[in-house]
This record gives sequence, C-alpha cells and structure tokens, in this order.
Amino acid sequence: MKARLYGLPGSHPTMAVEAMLEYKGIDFWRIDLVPFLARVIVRRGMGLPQNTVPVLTIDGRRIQGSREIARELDQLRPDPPLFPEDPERRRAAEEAEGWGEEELQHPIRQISLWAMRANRAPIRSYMGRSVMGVPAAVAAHLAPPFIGRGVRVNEATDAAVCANLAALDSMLDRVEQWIAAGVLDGEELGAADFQIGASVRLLLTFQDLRPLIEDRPACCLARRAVPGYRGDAPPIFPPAWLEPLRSATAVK
Ligand SMILES: N[C@@H](CCC(=O)N[C@@H](CS)C(=O)NCC(=O)O)C(=O)O
Repeated sequence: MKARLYGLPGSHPTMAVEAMLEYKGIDFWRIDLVPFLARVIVRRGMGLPQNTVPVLTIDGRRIQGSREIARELDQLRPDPPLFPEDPERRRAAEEAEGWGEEELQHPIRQISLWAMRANRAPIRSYMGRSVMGVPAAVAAHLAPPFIGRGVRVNEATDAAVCANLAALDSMLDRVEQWIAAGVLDGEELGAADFQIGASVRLLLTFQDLRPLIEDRPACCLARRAVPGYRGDAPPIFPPAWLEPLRSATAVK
C-alpha cells in the first residue's frame, strides 16, 4: 500500500495525517504545495470539493480532509485502530477530534500565518527538501507573497491573533480535561490525539510560546503524538499579546 500525502509546509492537519500514516505503518510520499496556490491545485487541478490540504491518494482513491482521511485509513488498515471500539468511548473521542478540527486548528493556523508574515527568516525551517519540486531555499525565498495571501484569506489579523493567544490557556485546559478523563493520551493513541497533538505541536515551534506551555500535559501529548515537527521560529509576538498566557501560566 503506497500513499501520497499532499500538504503545505508547516501545516498542522497535514502533520496530523502524517503521524497517522506512520502509526499505521503505511508507506507514503509527502508532497508539499505552495501556500495559496495549493487552493487552485486542489480545487481545479484535483477536482476536489474543498480548497484545502491534507489530501491523500491511496489505492487509487483521493481523500480530502484530516478527519475523512482518519476514517479511510481505519477502513483500509484497521490495525492499529484510530478510534476506540466501544461506542461510548468512540463518541467521546470523536467529540474531541471534532473540536480539534473545528475549534483549535484555525486559531493556530492564524497564529502561525501571522508569524510567518511578520518574520520571513524561519520560513525555510518549516520546509522539507523541496516544495513542488522547487528546492526549499528557493521556495522559502518566493513564499512571502503567497503567505501574505494566506494571511488575508484566513483573516489572520492583529486582533484575531491577539485574541487567539489570549485564548490559548483555556484551549489547552480543555485538552487537559480530556486527558484527565482518559479520552486523550491513553495507552493507545487515536485520531483525536493526532488531530489535537499536531496543532499543539505547531505551537511548540514558536520560541516565545514554548517556555510558557512546554511543561503542560497537552504539550506532552503533542510531543508523544507528533514527535518530530519541522520548524523553529524566534520570538515574534508583541509581549502584551502574550501577557494573558503568561499570567495564566504563573498561577498554575
Ligand atoms: N480543517 C480541514 C482543512 C485544513 C486546512 O484549512 N488546511 C490549510 C492548511 S493548514 C489549507 O489547506 N490552506 C490552503 C491555503 O492556505 O492555501 C482539515 O483538517 O483537513
């Protein structure tokens, strides 16, 4: 079984799927597209209903979306499973996974796009060897205008990013409630761990966020589910934007 995973450099849902493929022991090629241009390639070129990655081609099928891919992988290779067998536990895992995709993913996407537009220096560190066949060093040089468009379409404004950083503590609290309840970070990992873990793992690539969150159980889960995550960004966020997270951390 050979799969192709289409993603974007630094994309957390792409990393979630990459971690699921590794967990299942499925061989794959990862092909990174250019931000923003990916929308046209995926929608027009591949004829898919959404304009987003991850997209997986496997066994002659093309599947789009991290949650859809998780279910397809369980069909194709049931062992190890990505969802609990017990219906009640499955319902709880799907609730966490759904929250991870619908509520957590986007604020973190806005944070990272904003940061990449504010400082282009670390862009290269989020890339593999190449992007659509273009060597990473060249792709990183060409990336800023595409990132700028990504910032606009994802509404990664100052106000949104400032609010997202202020909300991080309560989002991580939510993850930790699921960990305490045994829904996440159990003996076996599952789709919800990969979905949420990849988002939290992306946060850990930011040097000014890392010391504020790295000891939290949510970050231990992230490192367990997605041990390797390319990218390292020097401090970039205005200190005032980090204050709510800093004071929440201080009382923990
Ligand atoms: N929530 C969906 C969509 C993911 C999504 O929005 N992906 C972003 C990258 S993180 C994307 O494809 N953006 C297109 C672009 O910026 O060009 C999923 O989990 O599959």
